[in-house]
Amino acid sequence: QIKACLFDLDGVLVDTAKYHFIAWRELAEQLGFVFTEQDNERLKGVSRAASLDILLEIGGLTFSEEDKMRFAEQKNNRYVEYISKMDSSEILPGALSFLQECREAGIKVALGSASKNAMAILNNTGLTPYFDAIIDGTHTSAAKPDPEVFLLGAQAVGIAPEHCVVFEDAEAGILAATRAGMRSIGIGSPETLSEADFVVPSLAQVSVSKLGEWFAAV
Ligand code: G16
Ligand code: MG
Repeated sequence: QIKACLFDLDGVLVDTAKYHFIAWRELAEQLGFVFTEQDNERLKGVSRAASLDILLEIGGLTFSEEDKMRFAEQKNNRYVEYISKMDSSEILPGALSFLQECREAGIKVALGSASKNAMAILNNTGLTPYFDAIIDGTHTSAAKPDPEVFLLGAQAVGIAPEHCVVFEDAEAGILAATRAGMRSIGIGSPETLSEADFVVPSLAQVSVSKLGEWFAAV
């Protein structure tokens, strides 16, 4: 039986990838190279510092740690400007009703995000009250595919991993769920999320009764 649902943030509950993309693209432009939407796929679910390394690799550039810290901060300042303007209209289809349904069914709800800006996003979109526990990039030391973020989430809501299901849009996140000993639902396309137990286009295709069907033996 599923007793807890653990949600990734960017790409599952809200589409902040577009703001990350605009902010990274501005930095690339400033450094003199083009950063495409396809390049941006490589940054999904990846931490800020690791994202910058990938971006600089694409541009064929190397910088000192000091410069890199400055670039990461500059990108984050731009990103924070964008997310400060977010509201509930940016919650992805099906997310709100499924979160509500989980609460009514007594299923614990936790966040498992790599972002250090998760609290601001949850507050601005009005999602904070739906969570029993919030684990984000400020609580973790290892990035997905390390299972840390989801194990901390399960621990915080007091549910054993085998009764948890993770909702993720990134391959690294699905891997993290598997390594945590949890079930997983991929949000996106089956080609990129082949390791997930089930894949759906969005949370609009998920309900508590569907979870019961999919994970009947859990
Ligand atoms: C999100 C995004 C990543 C981003 C990371 C760190 O993760 O998918 O693209 O690089 O957070 O974000 P920040 O720079 O705000 O700390 P998730 O786990 O919510 O998909
Ligand atoms: Mg994500």
